[in-house]
Amino acid sequence: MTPATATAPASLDHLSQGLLALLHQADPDVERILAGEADRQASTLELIASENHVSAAVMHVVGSWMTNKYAEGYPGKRYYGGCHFHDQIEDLARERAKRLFGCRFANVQPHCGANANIAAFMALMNPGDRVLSLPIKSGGHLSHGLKPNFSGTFYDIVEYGLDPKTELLDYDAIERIAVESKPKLIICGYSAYSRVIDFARFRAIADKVGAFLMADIAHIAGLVAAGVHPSPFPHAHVVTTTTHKTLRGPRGGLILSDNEEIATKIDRKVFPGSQGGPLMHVIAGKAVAFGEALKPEFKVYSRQVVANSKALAAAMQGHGYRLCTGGTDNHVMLVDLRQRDAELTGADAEKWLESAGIIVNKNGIPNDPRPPMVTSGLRLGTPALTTRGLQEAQMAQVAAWLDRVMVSRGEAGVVRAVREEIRDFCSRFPLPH
Ligand code: DSN
Repeated sequence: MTPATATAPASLDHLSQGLLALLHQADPDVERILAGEADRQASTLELIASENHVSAAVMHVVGSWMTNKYAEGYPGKRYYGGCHFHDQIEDLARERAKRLFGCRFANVQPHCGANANIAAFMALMNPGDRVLSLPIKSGGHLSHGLKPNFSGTFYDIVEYGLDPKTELLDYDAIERIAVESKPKLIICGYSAYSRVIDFARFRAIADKVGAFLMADIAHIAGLVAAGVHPSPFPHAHVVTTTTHKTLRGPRGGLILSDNEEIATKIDRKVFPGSQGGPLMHVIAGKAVAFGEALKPEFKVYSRQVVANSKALAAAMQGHGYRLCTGGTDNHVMLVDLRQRDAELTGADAEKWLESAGIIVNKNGIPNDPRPPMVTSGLRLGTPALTTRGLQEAQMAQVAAWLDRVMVSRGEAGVVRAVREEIRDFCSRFPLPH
């Protein structure tokens, strides 16, 4: 564990250094915590598939003047004065989002992915209407119908699963369930699915039963924007996403569509339907991130994310781990730990690996016999490693560290040695800020 007293890494950009100098005077308690977090990020390997390291420009824009303003409403139709520049930044973010995903309408105000899904549900359905989705235990998301979530509380959820043998989406089975259950909305797009999604097939199923199709591309948005994963357009009626995973923007949500009637409803359901004042500083960060994602370098980055993912998957298999679905087509893989060591749990592995400087999350595998806080699996992803410049050649080393720590069952000497090796390794791949 990185102690809270750690000093900030030497490689910080000058604005970050200035921030810590400011805090040194203004609030040393916060300075100590932030310096510790900067050091943690700089000196550990981030393999959580839903996390990334934003550019210095994105990070500092989010900490800018745009945080000081109420701007309820939309550009040109605000409930507050003084929104001239806020209109400009929101219009810029919307235009860039539309160019990035090749669609006609974008709402950049959702505070997060779950909020984007709330607004989309409200725009497409009435409470009590039926939704067909993949449950979280099979790789779906809590906002797709988990009972304690708004989705499972206010809507009638019917589930589809994965093929028990291949762990792949079984489109024929999904079609059968859709025909039987006649949902108002079908959701595709997942938190732990490592294969390509056939959006056209989903739309054909939706059309057959008269349902809307919503694609939640929170995980794969960057890959879609870069053309590395097929686009949900023109198939989905609504596309929701976060902006901070493979898309490498600030934490936030985004809703896209091609249909004017649906887009108008979505705008109303975001504000005033489910949110108040938009986070204009985050919208400014989204504009910067979308601008970065429109550049050719982002395609190179996204291709490398997938190449690294395939290389890491192969290296893990080489160490004797089973990967769900047998591998990956995208940025994420689900590792079933039991083939390597029947006693190994995701919870233990997560804890030992963090001590060694490798950040992962435990994750249930399909039909996992262990409970969600224990699990038999790890979800690994390569977006953050790729941002810091790692390539296929380094994935074998990353897999070797993962295996060494897990096989040792977190033995203190091994953990200490790996921690030092990783700290040294990370100093050769500095973060962008
Ligand atoms: N918590 C996110 C993830 O890790 O996939 C989804 O919201």
